[in-house]
Amino acid sequence: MNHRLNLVQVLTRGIAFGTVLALVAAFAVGCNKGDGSDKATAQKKSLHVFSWSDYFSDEAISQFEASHNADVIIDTYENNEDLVAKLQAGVSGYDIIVPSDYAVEQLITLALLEPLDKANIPNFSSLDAAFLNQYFDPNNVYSIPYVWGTAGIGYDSSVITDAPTSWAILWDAKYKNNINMLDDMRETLAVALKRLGYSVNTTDPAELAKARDLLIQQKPLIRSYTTETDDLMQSGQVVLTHAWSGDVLRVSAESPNWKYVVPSEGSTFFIDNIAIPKGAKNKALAESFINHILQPQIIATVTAFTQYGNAVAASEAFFPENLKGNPAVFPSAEVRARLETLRELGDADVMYGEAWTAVKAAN
Ligand code: N2P
Repeated sequence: MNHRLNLVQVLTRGIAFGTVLALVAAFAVGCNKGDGSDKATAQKKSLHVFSWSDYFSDEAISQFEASHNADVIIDTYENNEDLVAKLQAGVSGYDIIVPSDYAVEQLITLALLEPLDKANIPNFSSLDAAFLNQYFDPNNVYSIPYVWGTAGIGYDSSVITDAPTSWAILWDAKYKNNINMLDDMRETLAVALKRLGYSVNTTDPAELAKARDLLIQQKPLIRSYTTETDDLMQSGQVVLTHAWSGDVLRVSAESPNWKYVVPSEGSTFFIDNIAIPKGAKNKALAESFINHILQPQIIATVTAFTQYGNAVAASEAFFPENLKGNPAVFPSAEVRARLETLRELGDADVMYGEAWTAVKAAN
């Protein structure tokens, strides 16, 4: 801005006023091309997002497209391991990614994230301190907390009339071929670890081997391993699925027979974060997108659609009535006490990879 004013001052000394206006207009267009915010004259930009499915509301996206003269193109991945592997393999072209907690730490270690320019994200100040400075990115240099939720069991209450209380129901032969497990290494091993009474972050080879064997024992009952659970529930292809909270709650708005429960043995709690992958072509536009999404009334539409909590406390005022205090979306203290966050495990990750490969390869 100052730069522009100085230019005006210098120019007005010697040049006719009309010429000055033309020069200032041209300079303004040049400036706006840099941040993608000029509607009328700048070339339309594309923002490439790589995310979990159903993770942004239509309102959040279309309002950004309109205010920033941009197209938002969203591709999806099924789990953190896919995301990390693709970025490690050199897949480029994405401006925004949404890794979970432990995957943020992996991506930082692999030098695959861009540090964020907070000057472009003034709405950073509206983030709830409870979600900031987490173990995976202590000063939020690379990541912005976005939404959070839990893993548990989605069940068709027209078939399973008593709410399940234990993960054990996913091993009940009565439901053979009617069960889905998440195609997610850490989450699915976490189910078996919790059922055995272990930490979801164990690095004890004997505990992990028991968890692996429990999943291998379960395998003949399993219809599918996928994290795209919506269709399976909606179409009645399964009666039970290991699932993330919001995904079940979104389906149950249409199909109220689908219900969600966090088993008594405990489960996982995740924070998914917005980050910019190394080498992103539209970093400034990506930062504008982050800033846009952090507006309370915008991120409220994300929670209303996804049924996942978000990291902007002031957004609650904009929630629809049926969302406020809904215990399925916002778990009680009693449920929260049973939840563990997945941690990055360093060298032990190889052990998890081997256990998961053995489960996938088993008959
Ligand atoms: C949304 C999946 C939730 C992501 N479809 C869990 N990290």
